[in-house]
Amino acid sequence: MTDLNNSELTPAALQIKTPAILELTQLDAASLKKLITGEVLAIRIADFANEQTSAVLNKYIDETAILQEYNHETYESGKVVQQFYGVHRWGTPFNSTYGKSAGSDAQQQYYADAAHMRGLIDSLCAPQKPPIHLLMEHLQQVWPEGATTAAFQGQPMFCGIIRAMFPETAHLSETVPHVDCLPISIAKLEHQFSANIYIDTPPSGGELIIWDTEAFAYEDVERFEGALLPEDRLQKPLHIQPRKNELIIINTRRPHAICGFDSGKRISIQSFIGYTTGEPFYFWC
Ligand SMILES: O=C(O)CCC(=O)C(=O)O
Ligand SMILES: [Fe+2]
Repeated sequence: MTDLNNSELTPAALQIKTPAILELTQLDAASLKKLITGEVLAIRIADFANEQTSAVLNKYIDETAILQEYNHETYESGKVVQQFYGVHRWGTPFNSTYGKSAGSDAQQQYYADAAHMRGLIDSLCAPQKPPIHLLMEHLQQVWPEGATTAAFQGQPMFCGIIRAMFPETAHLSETVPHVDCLPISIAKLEHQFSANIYIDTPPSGGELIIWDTEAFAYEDVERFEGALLPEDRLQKPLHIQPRKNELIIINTRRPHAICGFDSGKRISIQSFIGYTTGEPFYFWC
C-alpha cells in the first residue's frame, strides 16, 4: 500500500490528509471495503492482464476491430444528449439504450452485441480468460457475495468494452470531468465503480484524474446533469499514471477525467461494477 497521509504535519488540527491509493498484488476483502467506504480513492494492481492477452487484443484492435465514438450521456431539459469526449470504443455500451423504449432497436442491438462480443473476446483471449472475467473470478474468491454479470433487464449485460484513445482527440476528455451513474430507473445501487485494465498506454500523459470529494448522490447527479460539475467538488485532483497491464478500480460517482497525450495509444478494457450491501458485485458496461 502507498500510504500518502502526510502524518508529519502536526499539530493534528493542521494535518492535511491525502487519501490513500492502494497498490495491491491481489485483491482482498479489507481493501474492497475501504474502496466502498471511500477511505481509499483507487485500487491498483500492476500486471493484472497477461501480456499475451494484451498483445492479442491490441493486434485485433489495430487490424480488425471497428471503433466508434464512445459518447458520454448528459441530460438537457430531460433529454439525453450524447457528448463525444475523445474516447473511442469497440463494443456497444449500455448508455446507447438511454432514452430508448423497451424493445427498441438500440436495446436489441445492445444485448445482441453483448453476446457477440462475449464470444469474440473469449475466443481471442483463449486459452487465457479475458481480463474482466479474471477480475470477476478474483472477486468471487475474496468477496462473500461474489460477483456476477448484471442482468438488470433480465438479459446478461456486456462487461468488458474496449475504450481506445488517440493523441488527436484524447485532450477532449481532460477539461471535462465527469461522473458515471447508472440511472436509478435501471437499478438502484449504493455505489458504482469502474475497473479499467490498461492493455496499452502512451509513453507519457494519459493520466487518470480523480477528485477527492464525496461520491455524488443520485440528487447531485440529477442536479448537475448537462452542466459542468461544480467547482467546489473539483478542488483536490489526484493524478494516476496507468501502467500497461495494470488494473485500476475507482468510484465513478466521484468526478474523474483523463489527460491528453501526444503520442502512442491508450487502450483499456472496462466494466462498471455496481455494489449494494449484501449483494454481489454487478458487472456491466
Ligand atoms: O480511462 C480511464 O482511465 C477512466 C475511464 C472512465 O472514465 C471510467 O472507467 O469511468
Ligand atoms: Fe468515467
